[in-house]
Amino acid sequence: KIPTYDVQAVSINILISGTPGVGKSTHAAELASRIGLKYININDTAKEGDMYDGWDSELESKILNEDMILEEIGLLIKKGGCVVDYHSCDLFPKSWFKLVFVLRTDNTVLYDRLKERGYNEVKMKNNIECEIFQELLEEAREHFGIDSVIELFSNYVDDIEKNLEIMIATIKGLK
Ligand code: DAT
Repeated sequence: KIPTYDVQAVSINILISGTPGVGKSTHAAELASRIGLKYININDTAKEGDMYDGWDSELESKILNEDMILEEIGLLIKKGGCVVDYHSCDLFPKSWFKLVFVLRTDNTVLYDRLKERGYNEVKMKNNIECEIFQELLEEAREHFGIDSVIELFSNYVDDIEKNLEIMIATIKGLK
């Protein structure tokens, strides 16, 4: 059963972080739609506004212009009630997020998801290592403080519903 909440009531901003492929977009979009938050996908924001600073040839990906991104979403963040989806977190001012969820996935599961995306060998290796060494969890804990960061596992389809329930309960608990 889908819980219903007072949409106007959520004024904090929430960050969903984790290695590419762990399920950030899946969770963030669903969380936003269930409790009436605004979903902001940083990669989509960059694409829509062409907010790049060049090309990383090793990773075969565009380098984001962080200043442009922060300026673009800053006004929405000020209003509150946003769910932001991005793999990294230390570009964001600490004051933006009271609550950060870091999704984690076992590396064999993650490997298959990234392979399906067609990532090249270097990109695969970097992302799997990033997950093994829990780099983004540590980054989030260091940047936002251990009490603001919640680690959740996203291996199986059933995890998604469980995680959403934990996320919603935590958000309600903070208000
Ligand atoms: P991200 O936004 O972190 O890159 P995603 O939401 O696009 O990840 O998910 C990557 C793929 O994995 C996508 O096909 C959905 C699937 N997926 C995500 N979370 C899952 C889970 N807990 N169980 C099974 N599949 C999942």
